[in-house]
Amino acid sequence: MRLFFALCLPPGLAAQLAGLAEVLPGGHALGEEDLHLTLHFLGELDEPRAEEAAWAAEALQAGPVWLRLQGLGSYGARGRLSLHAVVAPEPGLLGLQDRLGSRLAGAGLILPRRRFRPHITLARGLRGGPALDRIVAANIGLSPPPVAARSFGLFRSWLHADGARYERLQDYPLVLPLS
Ligand code: 3AM
Repeated sequence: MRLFFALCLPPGLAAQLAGLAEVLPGGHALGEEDLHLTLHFLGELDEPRAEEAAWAAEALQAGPVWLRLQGLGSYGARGRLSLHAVVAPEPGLLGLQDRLGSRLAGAGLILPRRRFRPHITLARGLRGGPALDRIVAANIGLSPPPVAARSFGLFRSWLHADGARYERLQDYPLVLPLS
């Protein structure tokens, strides 16, 4: 199973973001229900390892984290770019990602050493060019009021020719008082 942990977006934020990438030519815009903020990518795990990962997350006690957007960005090689919303590295968000990573490492899981750059991918496989540049430029000031993410999930990623589909296997509410 190809697995990852990600924050679930409040519905209002997901709805606001989902429409942004729809107008871009080529590529695959993620649907509202697929938008997420990846905390840790686990890669391919067999069922026992997946259960260990799920247990490690279960034991984490944390509260909601603030999501504050800071415009849009694009990433990748020309011809297969992705468009994402940039999310401010707020202490609560960084802390949650770090604590979850420590628990997963403590459970013996090996995580990619990629630096955590909080973002919400909106579309993948884009050709790039003026339409993409225009959307990024038009949203340079995108900065809606921060919203609280109140849960994260363990997701399974199904790879298809027309883009990945995600299945939420577990939900972990972030219920401690907001910090
Ligand atoms: O949806 P985003 O962009 O946040 O980029 C992949 C995606 O993140 C990331 O895991 C999420 C679910 O697929 N991902 C895929 N392969 C990865 C890898 N080898 C990876 N992250 C780190 N290392």
